[in-house]
Amino acid sequence: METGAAKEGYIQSDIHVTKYTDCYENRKAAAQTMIYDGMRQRQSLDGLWHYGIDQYDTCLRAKWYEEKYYDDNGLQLPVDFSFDEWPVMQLPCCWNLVKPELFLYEGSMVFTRKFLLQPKEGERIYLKIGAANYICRVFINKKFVGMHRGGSTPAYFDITDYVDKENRIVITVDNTRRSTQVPMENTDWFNYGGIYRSMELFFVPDVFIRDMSVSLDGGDRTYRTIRLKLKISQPVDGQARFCIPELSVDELVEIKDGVGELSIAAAPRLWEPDNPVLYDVEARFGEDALSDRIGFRDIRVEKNKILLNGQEIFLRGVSCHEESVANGKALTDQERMETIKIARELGCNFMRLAHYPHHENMARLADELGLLLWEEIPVYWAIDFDNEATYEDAENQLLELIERDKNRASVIIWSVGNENLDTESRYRFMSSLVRTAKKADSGRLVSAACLVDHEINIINDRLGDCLDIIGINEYCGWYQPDFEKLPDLLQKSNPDKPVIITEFGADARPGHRGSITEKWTEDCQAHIYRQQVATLEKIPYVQGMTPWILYDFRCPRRLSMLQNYYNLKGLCSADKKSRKLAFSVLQEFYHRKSKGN
Ligand code: GCB
Repeated sequence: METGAAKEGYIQSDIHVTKYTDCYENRKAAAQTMIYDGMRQRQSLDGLWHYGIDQYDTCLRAKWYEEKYYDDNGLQLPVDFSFDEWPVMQLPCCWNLVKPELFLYEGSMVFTRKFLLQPKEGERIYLKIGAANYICRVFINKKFVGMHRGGSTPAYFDITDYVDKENRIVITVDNTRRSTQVPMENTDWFNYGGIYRSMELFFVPDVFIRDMSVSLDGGDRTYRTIRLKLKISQPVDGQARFCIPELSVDELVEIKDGVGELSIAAAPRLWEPDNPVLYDVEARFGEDALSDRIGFRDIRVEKNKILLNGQEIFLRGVSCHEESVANGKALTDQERMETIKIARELGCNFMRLAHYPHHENMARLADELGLLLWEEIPVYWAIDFDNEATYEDAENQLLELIERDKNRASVIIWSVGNENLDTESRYRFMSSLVRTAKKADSGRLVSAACLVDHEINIINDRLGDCLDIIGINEYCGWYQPDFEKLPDLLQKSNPDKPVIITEFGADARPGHRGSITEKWTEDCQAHIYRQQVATLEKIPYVQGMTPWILYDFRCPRRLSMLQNYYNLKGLCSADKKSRKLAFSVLQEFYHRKSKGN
């Protein structure tokens, strides 16, 4: 049997099914199914969930979620699951850190719980899964609701027609690494599994504001126009209302076929890292109301310069993974705050959130605290660039990220990938992603972290032609032991746009001291930082840097006894408690840069 259909009444028919996931490939949550949740009221589904480690995917094969305990004649059937007796896990979390046996588990896990609701007439209910790595499939009250692909962006499901007063929800999560996924199976970070960001329910009227974009129109450089776009959930006509009380903005917005756009005269104080002004905004349509806190700023490039609100800015950044020793990717807000605090202590006005979308609260905190952000999708290394489905997946992750964070003033750059070889198919794939990002969002810059052409030692990546800023990863002094290649590279290259050195660095085991030529010592790392900074600061087209990386992180590729499963290029130890010598080298440079010397 080829299909996913198990023969009715014969409980074991699933054992012959091979393409058992085919029937779960429809009803995909994607960028188009997202709703703007802004500061909407929400009901959390976080908490204790029962879980079963389902290595062979039997839940999907045998359709456990249908909970068939009896056959058509009322005779009891043997089943292989015990939803309500399984052990429990506090979600969201990365399952790898829940107990030692799960540390290296990659595969499928089934989660289930019950929940109560008071569904109201004329109300729609949406389920949001903040992030589940990598494929998740949702079942409510024995029915398949939908699936989502992509481990770092949110999934929204309209569950109105599936819920009742008492509900059983089953979610399967599969974090198997596959060559066709984004990222593919080989990455330089740990592949955590689980539902690691919150699950929430949203209750909206039947006709509601599905989307809201609010931004500053910087085109004429007067910064006196705010652009608004509203999308209603249905192709209705009517009038919406939009307010920014502090700016005395109170406008009626004509809605036609479910869409309304308006240019509003207003003179907001502009958002910038030293003065991160945010305004309360509100939109209303019919019975629905939406609010958020939004900052207004303009970002653009001119020749080799980056301009924030018309002023030249040097991006004093650092790259960062989303990880803590205790919680993996499921960081708490306090841990996120700590990360931002350390970056500020370093003197940063900018962070590169590598190599995938981090939690949306990172951008919210950056908005509040004043930090510029680079956000990235995991088009990392050797993606299957010839595969159409892989492209669709990457493009969808990009659009989901843009949809999610488009109203965050802190986010100034979308990155479409990292360190991909300059081949024909990669060029087609990634230049198309650049076009998609620009079409979806004209108010930000598009970049990617590119490789140096090592044969001729020059910045030569064809993708650079369509980017606003060229990101360059170079490891002179480390992977490229001859440091002198760096001045040579920078002198020979002549880009007509700004360059950010998106990576440089060296590993150092915390506390390990020695000479500057002794690899793995803090002294050697600090020396490489000194050389890098002294070289880069002389190059006018280098308009920013995000050295690799703020803190050490888990990495299954790092097996030397010294590394002990960690990438040690952090400026801080993995527990974020100690700062290595290189921290103060960069701090001193950024301090000087911020004073304009
Ligand atoms: C890189 C990658 C980054 C790695 C880093 C390293 O070029 O972009 O993901 O972790 O090098 O440490 O090798």
